Amino acid sequence: MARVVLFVDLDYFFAQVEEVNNPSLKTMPVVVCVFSGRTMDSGVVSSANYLARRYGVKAGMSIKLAKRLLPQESAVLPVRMSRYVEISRTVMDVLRSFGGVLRVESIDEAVMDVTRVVGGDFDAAYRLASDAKRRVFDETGLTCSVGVGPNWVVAKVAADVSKPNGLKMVRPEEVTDFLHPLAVKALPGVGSKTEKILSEMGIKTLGELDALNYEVLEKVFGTKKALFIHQVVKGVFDEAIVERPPPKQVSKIITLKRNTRDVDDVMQSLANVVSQAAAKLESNGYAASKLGLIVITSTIRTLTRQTEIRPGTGLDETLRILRRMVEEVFGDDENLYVRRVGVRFSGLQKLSGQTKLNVFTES
Ligand code: DCP
Ligand code: CA
Ligand code: CA
Repeated sequence: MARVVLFVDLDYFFAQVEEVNNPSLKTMPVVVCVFSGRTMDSGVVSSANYLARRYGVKAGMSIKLAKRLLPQESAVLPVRMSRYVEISRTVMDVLRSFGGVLRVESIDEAVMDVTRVVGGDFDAAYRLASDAKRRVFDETGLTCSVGVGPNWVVAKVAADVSKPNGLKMVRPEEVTDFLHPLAVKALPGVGSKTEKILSEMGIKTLGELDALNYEVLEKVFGTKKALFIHQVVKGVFDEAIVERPPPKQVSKIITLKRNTRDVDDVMQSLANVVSQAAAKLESNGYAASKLGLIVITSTIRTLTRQTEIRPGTGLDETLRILRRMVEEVFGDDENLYVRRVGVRFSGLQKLSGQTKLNVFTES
């Protein structure tokens, strides 16, 4: 039976939740932000609606810069993580009810293998995808984009190109025609670094990547990634979808734009990674009892700090604790510059059934 996979990605997730909650926001730029404390504007943008994106605003950007780019009549809102987690769970439950194998990829993305449910029939899968979109909308008021394909990668790329509120199917015989004109960056796993290497080799599209000799691919990327790219662009990638085992810890690390020993700069980046890690933690139904700071210095030394926290400690308090750790790390070494910074949540405890802890709630 031919494998049929759906990829579901909620459109401008956090910002759209805020629009649904307050429909008067729909006509203006909306950005949802993690405020990292200290000054009123320090922190980063988590999610921006399409009106805000028109001004060049996007996730990861500092709140200060976003405010400079946006007109006066814009909504700059704080994240309400527990609300997004609750809605994410509702969406995943809706998707699960269609009976496929569901692999939750992040707070707003899931891969669903529906091969058995539709008996390998792509037309039936398209109808199922359309039903799923409607059910998600009926239950949450949110639009999502769905890709249908013979594997999760093609399905994800199809969902991406169909955004927002899209539905796109790519049949097995259409895969190479669909992928070849796209920029190499369309492929998951091809980030700016890989894009740059390829560009220097004169390769811009997936078609050009496909024309490359496998041996060259392997030399540049190593066996694992080369094989992945090779199979995907040839249309023969066929990875089975299995549900993910629960995580033992959740960590996230980021490289700073420049090496720094400015606490506020570091906190800016930490606000970004903490919100992403917290979202992952919560959407898996966990609270952490340990909080760790990871610092990689300009001389590539790795320093860590860890402390016990009360499970369910809020985002604001989490950032305050991390700030103290950062200050301590700087205090120990006046020549230390930070190159990368990250957070680790561990000592995870399952949040039991209906108990609603006030995890990462807005204050
Ligand atoms: N997120 C975040 N910080 C980031 C990136 C994302 O907190 N640097 C959060 C907010 C997003 C959610 O994760 O709403 C989902 O991330 P996506 O990358 O899917 O972004 P959006 O859903 O906002 O946009 P799109 O419509 O492009 O999917
Ligand atoms: Ca999304
Ligand atoms: Ca996403």
